[in-house]
Amino acid sequence: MQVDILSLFPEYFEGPLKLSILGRARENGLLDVRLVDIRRFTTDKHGRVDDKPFGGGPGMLMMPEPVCAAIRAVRREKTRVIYLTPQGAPLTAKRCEELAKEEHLVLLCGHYEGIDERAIESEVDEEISIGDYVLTSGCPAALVLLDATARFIPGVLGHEEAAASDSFQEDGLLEGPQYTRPREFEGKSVPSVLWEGNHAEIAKWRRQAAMQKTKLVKEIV
Ligand code: 4GX
Repeated sequence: MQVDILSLFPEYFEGPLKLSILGRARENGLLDVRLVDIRRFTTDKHGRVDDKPFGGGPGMLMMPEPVCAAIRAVRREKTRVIYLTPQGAPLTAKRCEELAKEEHLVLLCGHYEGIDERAIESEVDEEISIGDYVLTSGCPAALVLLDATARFIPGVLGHEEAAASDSFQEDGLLEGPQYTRPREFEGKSVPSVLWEGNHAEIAKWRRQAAMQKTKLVKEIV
C-alpha cells in the first residue's frame, strides 16, 4: 500500500515511521509512505498557507489553493483522499481493514482551525475522526489511522494469530488480562488454568475473562 501524508510538519512522522512494526513494514516493502509538505505548494509570495476566516472567529484557516495543489500533485488513478477531522465518521477496526485493501491513500492533516471547505469539497473523498476530542493538528490522527490500518496489510504483523484477535475486537468484546513469566510476581500468581495446558479450558477462561472485562468497562462509560 502507498500512503501520502500531507501536512505542514512532515518531520512529525519521521520517528514513529522508522520504528518497530511500521519501520519493518516499510523496509519489507509492504508499506510505502511519503511525507509531503503542503507549504511547498503555496504560490503566495510570502509562502503563506493560512488566512483569517471570513465572517470572523478565532484563529486561522488553511487556504484552499496549496491544499488542492498538494493533493493534485500526488493523486493517481486509484487514490482515496481522507481528511482527519473531529467532524468525520468515527474510525473503527472494520474501516481500517477496508482501507488496508486500498492501493493509494492520501491522509490530509489540517492545522490551525481547519481547512477552507472548498478544498474539502473538491478533493476529499472521506472525513474520518479518531475520537471525540480536539487535537492540536491532524498529524496524530493520521498516524493513528495509518498504524491501525497497517496491521491489516498481510505480512505486516508477521504472525497470523493477531488477525484472529482483531475479529474478536470487532465482535465487540474487549480482550481479557494476559500473563507472561514469572509465574509468581509480588505475591500475585498467574491463574493456574493458563499453565495447566488444557486448551479447551484456557479458551473458556479467556472468553469468560473477556466478557467480564467488557461488562466492567461498559458500566464505567
Ligand atoms: N480526529 N483534529 C483537525 C483541524 C480542524 C479544526 C477544526 C476541522 C475543524 C481530529 C480528531 C482532530 C484537530 C484534526 C483539529 N479541522 N482529527 N484539526 N479528533 O482533533 O481526527
